[in-house]
Amino acid sequence: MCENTQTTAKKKVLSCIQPSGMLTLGNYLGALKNWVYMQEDFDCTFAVADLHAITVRQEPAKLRQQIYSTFATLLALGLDPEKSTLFIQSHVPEHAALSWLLSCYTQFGELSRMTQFKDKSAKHADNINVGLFSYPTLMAADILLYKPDLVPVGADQKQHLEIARDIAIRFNNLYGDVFTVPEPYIPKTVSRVRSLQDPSKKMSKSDENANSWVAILDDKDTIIRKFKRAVTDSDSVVRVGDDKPGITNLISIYSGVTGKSFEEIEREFDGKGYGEFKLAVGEAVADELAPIKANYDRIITDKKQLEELYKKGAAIAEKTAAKTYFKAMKKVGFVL
Ligand code: AQP
Repeated sequence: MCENTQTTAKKKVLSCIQPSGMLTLGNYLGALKNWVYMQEDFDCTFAVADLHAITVRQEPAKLRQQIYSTFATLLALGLDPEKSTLFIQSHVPEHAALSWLLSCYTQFGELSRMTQFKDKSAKHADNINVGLFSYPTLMAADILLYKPDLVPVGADQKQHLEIARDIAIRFNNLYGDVFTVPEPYIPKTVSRVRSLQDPSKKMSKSDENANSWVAILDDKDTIIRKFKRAVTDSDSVVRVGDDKPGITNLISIYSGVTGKSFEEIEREFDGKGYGEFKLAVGEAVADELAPIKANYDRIITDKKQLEELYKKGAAIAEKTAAKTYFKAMKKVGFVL
């Protein structure tokens, strides 16, 4: 798929991220940290899923900046365009085109069952648009165009991969072997980083309360301040428990950053209060993110280089995407 140093024996992996806000510690621990490792073992394609971001209303200037920023953050994390294909989804028109085709092979009932649609339509009751509803067919197109063997999935994306697989199987049953049916890849990551202000919710970049998330690009003082303000409980014991969702979340974050087990962390903070623990978590997170921010500050200033890289990535991606799209259209009966 990529014209780079990969060998063809490597399995193909596809993953995308939405530029719907500043990338968070949740995106980092739940997905991006692992992308950096994956590029060593797999033939990876990574996209900035900008088309998905407009299912929720975005300010044009802000969206443009977020797309640049997300692409630059992927580079800052250490994703290497020589090893992986990195591109911006809207630069490869086959995503939107295949999404239309697939929507005609997707049932209304299937999409109605998607929990993300239910959640997001409750959150944006004034803008329950068709794109929000048909989001999984665009995601199916994102995946199926590149014939990946594996798609990394967090707990919240499992349903969407399942529907992509169902659509692929349905299409293949009608027209022959057009799409590869991808398998889920469950990486060893923190499965869900929760909001620092409301641990019953996941940490989300579109959360309006900036204290609920830590951005990958936040500076050290901001990170420490956000952890100091994190919601805990009236107890003062650093231990994991269903009755302690705030502290459990912080332990899980600390574990994700330091590699220490929950038991080790409980021992380390035995007899110490929440204040000391929160500071330690803040410092560990800030230290982990600091080099990424330093890389980012350098990369984002060179717009010309960024443009070169995303254009090159899109050209590589489109070669594969166009082939798959052409085949699917031909099978359906279009004149090409
Ligand atoms: N809180 C989280 N914990 C663990 N993993 C997370 N991911 C997102 N939030 C967490 C993982 O990041 C990858 C990319 O996500 P995305 O940006 O494409 O969409 P999302 O899951 O909808 O992320 P957000 O931050 O919650 O975005 P908004 O607020 O726009 O909806 C995925 O692998 C996801 O699992």
